[in-house]
Amino acid sequence: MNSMLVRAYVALGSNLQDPVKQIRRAVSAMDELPGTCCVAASSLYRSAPLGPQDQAEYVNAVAAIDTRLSAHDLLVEMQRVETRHGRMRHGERWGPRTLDLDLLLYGDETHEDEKLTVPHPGLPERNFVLYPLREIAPWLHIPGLGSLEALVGGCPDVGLQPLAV
Ligand code: A4P
Ligand code: MG
Repeated sequence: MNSMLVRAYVALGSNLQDPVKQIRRAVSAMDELPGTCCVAASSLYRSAPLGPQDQAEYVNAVAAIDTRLSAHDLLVEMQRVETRHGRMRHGERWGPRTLDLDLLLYGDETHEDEKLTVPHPGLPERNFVLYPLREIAPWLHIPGLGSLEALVGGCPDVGLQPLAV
């Protein structure tokens, strides 16, 4: 484990089995990972499905964490949390899921290997990631992509609704 804390951002999504509860439990689970604490969580948003349209709407949110785990160890821990939430991994691409955790950013590091791409490649075009991320870190600059504010400006909030809970 690193001696230094790294600020990382994680996207959470669910469209099965009480998505609001799945997201809330997942934020707590992130806080309980070794060497990790959750420092902020966005509101929850309802969003139209990206990919196959014959699936339920998603609930999405973004969390900020401080962690001593390396980026790859963090990914493994996130996948364990997904599995504990009943995630099945043999479905269709972009199909329905109880919980999806994507590592958006890990400090200012970039990674591109067979297990991990950071910044997450979906980040610049997904409104259900950009808007909640701006809520908790409006000042962010994304390595290789520029300011978060500019990315949000280029991404309409079609199909995205803050959830009143
Ligand atoms: N992987 C590489 N980089 C990363 C990263 N930065 N974070 C690899 C997380 N995983 C990363 O992921 C497939 C592989 O990606 C992993 O083995 C990991 O090593 P997965 O979670 O097993 O598969 P997946 O999630 O089904 O595929 P994919 O392409 O990652 O799907 P997405 O992009 O996660 O999309 N619509 C709405 N409205 N809201 C959603 O949240 N989510 C999806 C899933 C589809 N439509 C959606 C939403
Ligand atoms: Mg994923």
